[in-house]
Amino acid sequence: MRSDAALQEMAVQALDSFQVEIPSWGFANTGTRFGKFLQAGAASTLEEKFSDAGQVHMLTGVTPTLALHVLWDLPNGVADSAVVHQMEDRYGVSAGSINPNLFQDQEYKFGSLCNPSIEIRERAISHMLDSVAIARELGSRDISLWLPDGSNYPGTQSMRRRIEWREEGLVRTHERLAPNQRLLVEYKPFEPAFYHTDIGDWGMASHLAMKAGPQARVLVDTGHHYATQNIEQIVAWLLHTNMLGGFHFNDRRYADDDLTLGSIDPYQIFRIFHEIQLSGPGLLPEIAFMIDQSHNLKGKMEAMVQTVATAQMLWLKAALVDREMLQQFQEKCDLVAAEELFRGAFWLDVRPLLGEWRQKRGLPGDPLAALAESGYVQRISNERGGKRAPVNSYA
Ligand code: LRH
Ligand code: MN
Repeated sequence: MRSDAALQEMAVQALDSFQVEIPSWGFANTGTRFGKFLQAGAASTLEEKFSDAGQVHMLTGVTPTLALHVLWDLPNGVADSAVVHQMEDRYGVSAGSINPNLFQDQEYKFGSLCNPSIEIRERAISHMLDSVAIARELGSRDISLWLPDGSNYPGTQSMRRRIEWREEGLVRTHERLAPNQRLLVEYKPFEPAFYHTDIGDWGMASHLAMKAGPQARVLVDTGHHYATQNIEQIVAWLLHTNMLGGFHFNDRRYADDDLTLGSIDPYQIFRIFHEIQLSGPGLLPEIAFMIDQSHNLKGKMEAMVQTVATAQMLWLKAALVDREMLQQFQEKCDLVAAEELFRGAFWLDVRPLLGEWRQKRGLPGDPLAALAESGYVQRISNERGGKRAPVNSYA
């Protein structure tokens, strides 16, 4: 049995190595196709999104970067970089991954990089190249691509030809990457397309990333899997093939529900974190941890702080698995002993260890309570409440 001191030390190492990127769109008014419930404190400007992200980082200490979606956050493209730099200085968080928007323009009805029209494919490629240029200007490492492309009815599109067009688009994007930049390819089995999706699973994303070039990797959005899929096994394969670039963490009960991490199946995230930690700390800088959620009902600030705290807790629990002992039980096929040891770490109450780690770093022991005490949510609701946020489909 490990001493408390050893547990303490493991906790510190694990928590010191954990950071997670938060999404600008997590602070904006979002909804479903059935409606959107507006929040007075929702962020609608880039400044408001950076202000909220700065608050989350101040409360948790582990969210130094903010993911940006090009058309939502930098409508003027590279020209908006100067404003972003000002926000970074003012609110103490940096621009993180750059996410192209290839899903809202009318001409992308039948696809963007995979559209049968070469004119539309060229438009999509120039948006990808703009995104690379923005990332370069902002010093962002990752261009994180999600393509909604697909079709709704059998026989209506050539899935083979669309593969070639997509390969070409990603190869031409990869050619423009700076040496320190990466292209992350996100897969999703369905929605908004409901017959075929061009980048539908990890195999397709892996192939495309390998074809694009050495600086391309796969992005795993936990909500982009069929309910019966074993996500941690996919993660094990992507680690084994050195194709894992990062994650979009969220939770779901049915489909891409974008619910808060650990709200439905916290054990799922624990199992994923375990596979990552098996690869040792050396790999961590190569794996981008990001949140991708839409807070349609929960208060947006509360949901984001709760999510970060939950992620820290699950990361710490996974770090407390005695991996040597587990390997011995696995090799002896001592199933119950292995499961009891593995699941036992998940059942540990690590909140005291986490609270201590935070206080030692001048952070509030309970960031959610500190958020409530700060009055920040009330203040932004008063400041922003009057301004009705734009009502469009997603964010
Ligand atoms: C698509 C997705 C993608 C983002 C969007 C906000 O479902 O996961 O990562 O662009 O959500
Ligand atoms: Mn995502």
